Amino acid sequence: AAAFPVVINTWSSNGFQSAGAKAWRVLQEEKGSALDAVEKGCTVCEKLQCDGTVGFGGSPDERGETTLDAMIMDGVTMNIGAVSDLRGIPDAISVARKVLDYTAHTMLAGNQATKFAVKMGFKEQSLSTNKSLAIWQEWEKNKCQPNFWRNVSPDPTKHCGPYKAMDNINKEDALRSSNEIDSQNHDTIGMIAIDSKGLIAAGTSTNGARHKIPGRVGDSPIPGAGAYADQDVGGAAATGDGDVMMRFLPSFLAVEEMRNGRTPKEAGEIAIRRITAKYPSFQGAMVVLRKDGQYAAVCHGLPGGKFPYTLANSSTKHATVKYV
Ligand code: SD4
Repeated sequence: AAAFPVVINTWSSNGFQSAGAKAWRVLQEEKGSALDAVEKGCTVCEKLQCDGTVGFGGSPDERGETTLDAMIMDGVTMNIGAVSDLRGIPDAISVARKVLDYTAHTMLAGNQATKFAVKMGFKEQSLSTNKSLAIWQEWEKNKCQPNFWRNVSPDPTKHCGPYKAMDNINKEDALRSSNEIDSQNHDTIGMIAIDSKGLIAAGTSTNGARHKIPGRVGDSPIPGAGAYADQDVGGAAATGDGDVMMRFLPSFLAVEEMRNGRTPKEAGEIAIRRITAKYPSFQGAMVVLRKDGQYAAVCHGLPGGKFPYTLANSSTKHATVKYV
């Protein structure tokens, strides 16, 4: 059987499977492009608020606002559209697609990305929900709760446990390890698709990190960090502690390792090892897809040591949960 079309995406709870299923329908039934599959698949997750960590109403920042990061990359042209710190527009990956299709730019950020989106016909609305406000209020009540996104106490007159200035990377790593990735905190959708013509695209969408400092942008919209695609080789997409991941461009590295002849699994493992050499407590995962349809997933430090992901190809015939 032909090794494509194929779609692979991070995580596997219902919304993530529905996202993979939608992308598969676009590829298989509608004979759509890889770019359309990635956009429409990730949009499903945004609308279903996958695990509370994709789309509106999740991961309130320190002031209670939800902001979104997303990107989409065309492996043929190496053109990318991305939005970071997007405010007030729920359709992050579709706005990223407009950046790709209708601008000469790669990334738009914050309020100005909102203005662009409105110009493109998107409707501005609050991204807060009762649930996200409740999460924020609970955290606000006790500002000394863990918030490893900043390295100083939110209130310098209070001493908040480990949240003092840190002077070396090992302390930072130890602090990070006390914060587990869980289904409420860290679940970006990252997706790679190859369409029936063999063309490759990749993308991501997330509401980032809970209680982040306003303005924080994660790895997800950063080319080579959150995702990467190159028609000559394949693609990769990441999920996990984005503040650390973006320092290593793991998606880019995985693609480069495949270019040099590594298998998808070897390439992903090399990219993860590059991170864990400096941050042994790093938590994250990647999906990797080669241009011939061979795929792998890799992970490090996840609770239970397992990373569930979603795959659809001509063997599985529908979006199927896999584990690594
Ligand atoms: C971020 N990488 O903003 C994202 C969050 C995430 O799986 O991946 N969750 O850091």
